Amino acid sequence: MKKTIFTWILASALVACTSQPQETFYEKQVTFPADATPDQKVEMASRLVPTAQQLEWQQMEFTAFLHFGMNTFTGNEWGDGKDSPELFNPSELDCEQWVKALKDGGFKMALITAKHHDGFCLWPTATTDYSVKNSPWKDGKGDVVRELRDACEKYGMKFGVYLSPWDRNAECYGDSPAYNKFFIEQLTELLSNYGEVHEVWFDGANGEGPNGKKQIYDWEAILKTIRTLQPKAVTAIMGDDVRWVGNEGGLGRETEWSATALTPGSYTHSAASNEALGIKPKAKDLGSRELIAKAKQLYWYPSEVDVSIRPGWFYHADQDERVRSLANLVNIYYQSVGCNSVLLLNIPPDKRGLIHEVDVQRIKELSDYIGKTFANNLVADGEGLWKAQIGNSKEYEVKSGALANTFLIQEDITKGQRVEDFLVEVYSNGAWQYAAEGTTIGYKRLLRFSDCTPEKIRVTIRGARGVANITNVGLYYAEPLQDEGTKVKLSDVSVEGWKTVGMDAQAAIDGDRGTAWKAEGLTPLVVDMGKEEAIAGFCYAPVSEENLSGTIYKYRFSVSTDGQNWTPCDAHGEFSNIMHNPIPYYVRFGKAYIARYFKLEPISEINGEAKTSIGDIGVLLK
Ligand code: FUL
Repeated sequence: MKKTIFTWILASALVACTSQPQETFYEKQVTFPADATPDQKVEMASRLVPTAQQLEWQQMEFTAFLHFGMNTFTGNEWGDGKDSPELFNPSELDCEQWVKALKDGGFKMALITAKHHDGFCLWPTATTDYSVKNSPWKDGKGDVVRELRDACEKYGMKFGVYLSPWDRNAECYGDSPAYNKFFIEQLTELLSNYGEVHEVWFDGANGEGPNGKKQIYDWEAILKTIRTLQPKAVTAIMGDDVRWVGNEGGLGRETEWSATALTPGSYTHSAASNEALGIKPKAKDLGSRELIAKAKQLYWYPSEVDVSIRPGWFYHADQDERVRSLANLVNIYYQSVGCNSVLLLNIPPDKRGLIHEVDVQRIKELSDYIGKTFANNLVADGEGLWKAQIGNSKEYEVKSGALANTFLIQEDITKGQRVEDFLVEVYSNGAWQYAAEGTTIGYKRLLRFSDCTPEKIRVTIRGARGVANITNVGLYYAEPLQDEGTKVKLSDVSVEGWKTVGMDAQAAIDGDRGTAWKAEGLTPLVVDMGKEEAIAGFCYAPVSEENLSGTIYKYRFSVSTDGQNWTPCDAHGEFSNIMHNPIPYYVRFGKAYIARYFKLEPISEINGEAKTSIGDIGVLLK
């Protein structure tokens, strides 16, 4: 704190005494003096900059997540830590195939789930028996982390690890000092034995619920371990270098500040400070002037958009038809990389231990499309520093007769993120016309507009925190893409004639996820299908609105032929990651049950509330 005040006084002094003022920058964090005015705070915010590793991370733009582990073999999204290591047995695991596909797909880093919430370790750790060393794969002599590391080395790909803090297998989980020691040992193995690690990802997810085990993490010691063993790595999500964008749907913010008031969750004062400001990682506004006026500190804490190429994070064969389309992925690219974020796209290897052919082809299509779109900048003199004051405009000549529909602009973030409002106009037929406008820019901002053939474009900086440092302006043409938009089927059996028993909950069984049924309490839903069916599974679609209140987390599902005698079905009993990824969950029993009635009983709600909501429910025949 003292040091910051001193730097601030020094900075002001430098500005006052020299004719060519030297700017002082605050790396990663700035604490405001108690008497700083809102304007002084904004001015200081404009000089908050990334660390060298944060900058290097941001410049990668495009990184790949690899969810692989026990869930790949059980079909779950979250394992409970009780599945036998015997189940882990990829038949053709080939990490070189993964890395080659990622390289062809334009990715700069591969980040693997070395341990997911089930606690199963993909490397032969000394800390637990729950790892590859007790699996049949390579007779227990294999090491997925090593194979991936070697492949990354061979093909020049950066390497990162995801290590889930939540561990449903470790007996010591919840005995805080013992688990912290265990976790740090795991981290130490990963960060000592596998060469350079560029990103360490600590998931914030923890589904233990109100009566579950409570682990108090020693984040200070955990982050210190990383700084000591891998000083060049960024730490993500529960780490303090990279911030979760706030959803798993690939949606970045229109206004995305890297200089934010959000205190990283791993800092002791984070809860108090974020509560005082009324913000959380999902909040819409993390860096406005209004927020800065109330904040005591700001952090360079840039956004990462993590999203899966498939509905789930892990590979499930029944999702082979539901791999995101090229148009959908391109939209995600614009909403992540094009909105001042890094994209972390998950491409989960399958049971063979290979990236599935459909996914390989899709990421290649994406990379080709992006490569082609941005290969030809239609403005000749877009690169170079433009120091723009508020109200300044700059015109750029456009290649004659060229069709354009995409605008790119970048700020030099090593001097801070400053632009708050800008306008783009195109000149054709003797007049200037509106093309697009935006708020923040940051490392990169992409805007799309209708096809046009301008002679010139004009950029106007309408709002900024001091002088903006624009380093790059581009104009491009992106081929239009048609998104077939796969219609999601929620039930194999027609819902016509279905009735709910004992209550009117028609909205839950009308085949339309858009209409929801909501009830107070953890209320079971009983459905009479009117005739017997051989049910092999069911589908639960949560409400398709922002407010997920009532969404079921743990449940029981049972069937009946007479509506009186019920048989519980063999189901996982948990819509594992539904809170962060509220997609329809397809549950398969592995066998068929003859039933005319079915019952879904909520056991817990995602936030522990006594409420139930269902967007829609359907049954599966295979
Ligand atoms: C979530 C986890 O619970 C998911 O399983 C997945 O790993 C995703 C990236 O983060 O919070």
